[in-house]
Amino acid sequence: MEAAILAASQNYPIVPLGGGQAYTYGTAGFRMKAELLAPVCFRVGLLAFLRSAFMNSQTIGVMVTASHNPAPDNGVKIVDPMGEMLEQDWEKYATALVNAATDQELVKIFNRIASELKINLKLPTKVICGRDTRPSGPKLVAALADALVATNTEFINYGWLTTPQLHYLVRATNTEGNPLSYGKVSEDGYYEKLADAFIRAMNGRKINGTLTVDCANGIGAPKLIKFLKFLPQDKVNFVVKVVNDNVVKPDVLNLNCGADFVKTKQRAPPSPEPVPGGRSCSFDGDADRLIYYWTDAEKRFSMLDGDRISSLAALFFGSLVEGAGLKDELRIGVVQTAYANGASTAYISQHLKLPVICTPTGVKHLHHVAQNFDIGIYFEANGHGTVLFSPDALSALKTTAPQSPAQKDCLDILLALSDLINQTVGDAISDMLLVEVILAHKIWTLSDWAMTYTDLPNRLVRIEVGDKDLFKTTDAERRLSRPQGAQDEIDNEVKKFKNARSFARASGTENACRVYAEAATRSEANELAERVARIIERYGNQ
Ligand code: G16
Repeated sequence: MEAAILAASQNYPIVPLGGGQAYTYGTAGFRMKAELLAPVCFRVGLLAFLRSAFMNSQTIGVMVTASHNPAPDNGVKIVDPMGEMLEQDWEKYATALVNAATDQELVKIFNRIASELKINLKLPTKVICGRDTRPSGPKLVAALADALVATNTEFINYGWLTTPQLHYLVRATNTEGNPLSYGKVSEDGYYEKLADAFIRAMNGRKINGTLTVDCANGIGAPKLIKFLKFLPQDKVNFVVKVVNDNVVKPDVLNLNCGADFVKTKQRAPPSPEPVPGGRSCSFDGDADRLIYYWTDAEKRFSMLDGDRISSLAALFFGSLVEGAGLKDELRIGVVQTAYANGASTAYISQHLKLPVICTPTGVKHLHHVAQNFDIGIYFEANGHGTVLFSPDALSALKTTAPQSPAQKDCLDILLALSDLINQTVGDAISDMLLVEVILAHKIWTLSDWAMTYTDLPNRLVRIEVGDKDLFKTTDAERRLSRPQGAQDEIDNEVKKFKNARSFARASGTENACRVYAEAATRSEANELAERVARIIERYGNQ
């Protein structure tokens, strides 16, 4: 195997980043300009082999995507056997392999990891892979495949997939034929599972009006169109208009459209022009984020982001669990990040009386905390999230004998939702269906939904600095521990505004820092964000 790795590796010399910088496994794997990524993908292939052997021959997933990033970027991340993000303890092995300066050093590190973790390199291993619509994808998958050939790993390339579909397939593969089976091991199996659960969860309710879905000119478009074909129109009246679905012209991916655009610019994509009063939502480039919005007759824009989805889900699950007679048995909790609007946190904790926990950015952090609840709801404000059901919750839903038709309905709907919601990772298609189910049950428009609480005005700014790695955070990213003095200056500015909060952190997916600010009025939130941005610029360019 060693010789095969050495020979194959010669085709993928790693490109030094310069300036003493190292490749890092960031918020969602390795992400950068696509031209640097083939050697990274080759080495990620070696790690996927090691992970599969370490996990006793279970199948490992590799997703090639840069999600919300611009078209010239790409990225690669590893998916663990139950469809979760790579265990964080293993990120250091990914980083060590990718940063090996020579082929010989690479093999040395590969052997060191294998011996440190006592990995049996002779075990059968299997990796499955998917990619988004970026033109750089096939070359990167070829690099991954070369590493898998060198390590005798069985490999299935599923081609175009949304990120959550790959997560689904990994879990379905590893649970096939056992009592925990997650679904059929095929893309169609994913659609069948969602379509069936959607109809059960609707329980005869009607959807009001057309939903326009902006797919960011990414993979979500062809996959959503495919999903809709699995919905029997006689059982559900779901009218969807798919827009921004151009996957032929690479440059338009995430350009002036998509969930990240809508969330950061706080406006609807300019094209197609939104129909006043119409219900719209946006996916991101790999269809794992979702944001809802509408514009009124005066073209005023209102947005329902990840915090809104999470509070809507918390409200609905709270009432279903109560209706199912399981209020004292099942613990519901919500997980957010520092970006969550303060009004959403107050609504969930004070009005819904549910516990809220704050973690650092990245679904890998939120997911694990949500697993501590029976029903763990986690969403980042950017629209990335899902709802997790514990094994105890599933068994209570299956074994509770209903005492009334209403209680039976609640139990049936909860079980249907546990199938509808992707249990592995945030999934824009599945989350969109969840929102549609809730709105249909409550007979709510988007403006009814928005009335549950009033968001504090907020602003998110992206700042390019000389060295973003100078910025280190603490307290779930709410404070900067480095560079020294920066946090004091931020605190000083925050003090000058009413009901204000602000923080800064280095992005783990882009070469930039992000600043978030909220305050009592829009102009104050804008002003505070600008002031903090200037502090970050000054410290980051020293
Ligand atoms: C990824 C992560 C998200 C995270 C986002 C932004 O999303 O999966 O959890 O919120 O990056 O992270 P950062 O602020 O560190 O750049 P996606 O949709 O790009 O995969």
